[in-house]
Amino acid sequence: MLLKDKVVLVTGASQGIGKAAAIGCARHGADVVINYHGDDAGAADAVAQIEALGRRAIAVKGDVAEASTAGVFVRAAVEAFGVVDVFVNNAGICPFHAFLDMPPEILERTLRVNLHGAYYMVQAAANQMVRQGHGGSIIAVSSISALVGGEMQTHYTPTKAGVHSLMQSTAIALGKHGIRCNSVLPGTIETAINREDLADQNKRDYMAGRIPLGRLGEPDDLAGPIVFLASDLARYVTGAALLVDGGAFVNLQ
Ligand code: NAD
Ligand code: RM4
Repeated sequence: MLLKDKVVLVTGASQGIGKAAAIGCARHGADVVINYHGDDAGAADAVAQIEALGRRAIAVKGDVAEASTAGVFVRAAVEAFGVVDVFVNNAGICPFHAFLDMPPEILERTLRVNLHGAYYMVQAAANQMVRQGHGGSIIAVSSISALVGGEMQTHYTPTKAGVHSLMQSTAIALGKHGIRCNSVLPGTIETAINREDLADQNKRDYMAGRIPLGRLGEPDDLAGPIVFLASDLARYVTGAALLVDGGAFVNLQ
C-alpha cells in the first residue's frame, strides 16, 4: 500500500499504459481521477476496475490539446476527492508517418496533444499542489524515443524528449514546493498506439529481438515504476528519467 489514500490523476487512462497505471495506483490504495478523450466504455471499465479494488474513481472527458481541459480536469478532481497528490501525464499519440511528406496537420496535432497537452496539464496540477502546500509527485510518460530516433516518428520523438525536458525544468521550478517531477521512458509496449506498426511481422521481430529481457512490454510493466515514483519510496528522486524498456536502449551489441 504505497499510495494509501493518495489522490492520483492520470491522463489518457481509458486504455493502455494510462489505464494500467491508474489501476496499479488503486491497487496501492489510491483514489483515482482519469482523463480520457473518446472511449466512454474504456473509461467506465477503468473506473469499474478501480472501484472493484475498493477505491474511488471518476472519469472526466476532455481533449488534452485544449488548454482549458487541464483546469476542468484538476477542478473535477478537487471537487470529487479534495486534493491532488500525484499527477501522471500519459495521454499521447504517435501516428507513424515518413518525414519528407509529413502533413502539417499530423505534425501539429502530435505536438499539441503530446507537448502542449502535457504543459497545460502539468501546470494546472502543479498550481493545485502549490495551493495545497504539502508537495506532490508529477510523472510524465515520456519514452525511450526521448533518447533515440525513429524514421516514422520525426514528429513524435521531439515531443517525448520535450516532456522529459519539461520534467527536468519543472523539477527545478517546483522543488521549493516539495513537488517532485520525473519521467518514465517506456520501450516498446504493446498497445493501440503501435498495433498497426507491430502488425508488420518483420518490424515486430526486429523490435522484440532488440530486447535483452526477450519480450515486448505490456502496459502493466509500467505500473510498478509509476507507483514507485509516485510514492514516498522515491522521496529524494526528482528530475530523473527511468527507462522501462527490457534493456532495449543499452543493447548496442
Ligand atoms: P494508447 O493509444 O493505448 O493510449 C494513449 C491514450 O492517450 C489513449 O487512452 C488515448 O485516448 C489518449 N489520448 C490520445 N489523445 C488524447 C487527447 N487529445 N486527449 C486526451 N487523451 C488522449 O497507447 P499507450 O502506449 O498506452 O500510450 C500512452 C503513452 O505512453 C503515450 O504518451 C505514449 O507516447 C507513451 N509511450 C508508449 C510506448 C509504447 O510502446 N506503447 C512507448 C513509449 C511511450
Ligand atoms: C514509443 C517507442 C515504441 C513505439 C511507440 C509508439 O515511444 O518508439 O517503439 O512503438 O512509441
